Amino acid sequence: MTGINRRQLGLGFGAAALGAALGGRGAAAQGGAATSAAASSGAAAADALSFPADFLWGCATASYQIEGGVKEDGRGETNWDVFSHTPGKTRDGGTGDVACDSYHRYKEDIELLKALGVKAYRFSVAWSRIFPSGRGKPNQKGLDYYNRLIDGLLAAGIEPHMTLFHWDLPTGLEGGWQSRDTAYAFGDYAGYMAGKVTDRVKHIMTVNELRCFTDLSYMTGGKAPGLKLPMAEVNQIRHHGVLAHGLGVQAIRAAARAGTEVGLADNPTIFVPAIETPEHIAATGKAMREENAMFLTAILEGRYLESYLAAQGKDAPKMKAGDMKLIGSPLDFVSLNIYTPNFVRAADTASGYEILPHLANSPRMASPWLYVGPEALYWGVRTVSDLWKPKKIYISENGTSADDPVAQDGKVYDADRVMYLRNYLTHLQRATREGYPIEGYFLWSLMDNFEWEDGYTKLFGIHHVDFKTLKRTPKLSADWYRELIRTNRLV
Ligand code: GBH
Repeated sequence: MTGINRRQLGLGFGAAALGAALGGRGAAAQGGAATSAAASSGAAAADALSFPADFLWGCATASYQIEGGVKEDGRGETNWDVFSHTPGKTRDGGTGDVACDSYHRYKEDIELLKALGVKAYRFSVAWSRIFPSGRGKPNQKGLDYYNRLIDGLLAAGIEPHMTLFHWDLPTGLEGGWQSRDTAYAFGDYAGYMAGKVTDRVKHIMTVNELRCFTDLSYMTGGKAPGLKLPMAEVNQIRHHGVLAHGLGVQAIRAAARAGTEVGLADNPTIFVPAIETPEHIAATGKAMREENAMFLTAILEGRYLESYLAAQGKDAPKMKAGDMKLIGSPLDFVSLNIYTPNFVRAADTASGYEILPHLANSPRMASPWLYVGPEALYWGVRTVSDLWKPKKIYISENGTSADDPVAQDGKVYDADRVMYLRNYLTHLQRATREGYPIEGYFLWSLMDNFEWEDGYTKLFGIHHVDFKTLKRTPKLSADWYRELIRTNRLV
């Protein structure tokens, strides 16, 4: 990929300071006239700060984190209902029983989206609203909820992007992801949903973040069901996860209307070259492929790397004939959830790379794991694109927690979140300028919500939610995002 594409050549560059911030090639030498003219007129002028004209701006949420209504209209119990009600598992005993009450307030949420001017909304379906025990007889009332949501979004001119599994697993599926049957149940559910919604929903993601509902749930145990199993079982669970995705893709394709695009939302570990030289950039690609061997690499290559199988030895997953072909089912897009970088350097080792540790004083946001590294957005897109050449890439999540105080006037002035987002999007914009196939961006999250094991102590919203009254209020970051969407350029 060469650095400068046609759009860049034709349209000139922005201010010197921006050029420096972007590390842009030669941008600093160019004048800032186009930039300031665009800024003063507020026009969506195409320049070095702009995003492509059809770039898809959105917000993201997930069912268990926002819906509440956990006993309503026949919804079945899930792993997260059980886990969050188990003393000591979530901070301050937080649960999703009420959350943002979006099950009842989805119309308000659509109004928030409309006011932002987003073109798309990524939400997830609670499997147990559709099949209360995971399989068997569908529950019409559960489906009705998503039909109301989808129709409301479309009426507001907002594209629904649907995730089928964002961790809330029906407890009726015995053994959870330890059981291969769960992957088949997921396939059936995915096919059922595709048959019901693809007259209106054109983008479906199978699963969200394989590593989280496998490793973090069954190996380290911070997430539901909170187990710490031996590696042989963990590898089998990982295999069931990618297999579920593959079965889901096949079932969706079989049941969906023409024009339906299928992908997944994964959170591969993202690598950033310590220095942008050819050797470190090559090491970054190697790290990306190797470190995600059990998830995204398996899905996009349809096989497990020898190095992964060899490293696991007798603990390697047991496969059946045809599994890898299913797992490698061709996709229409790949969506990436990107929050944090891992810096990598070329090394004289068998793998050819070394991952540099985060340091005690490496910058972080409010969540201890959320190391700041805006380059992660650019390098995430670039490495996935260079390695696997997917047709389209989306950022399905990016955002941050922040310790947001409510000011006296009732508003949250979250300058920290604006800082984080502005920097990350600057690097995403670089990926668009260089011509990578990045189609859109979903900010996590539309509003403060149930942050899993962190309960309500870490909040990612660009709308404040008062969890007593459930009132939503735009934060400063919502004003910022609205302006970015309106001008379609960095602000
Ligand atoms: C996403 O996960 C989720 O999709 C979303 O539901 C969530 O609300 C959002 O991000 C914000 O967290 O200390 O090793 O257990 C983000 C990726 C990866 C973040 C695992 C938390 C825990 C690190 N997550 N990580 S660890």
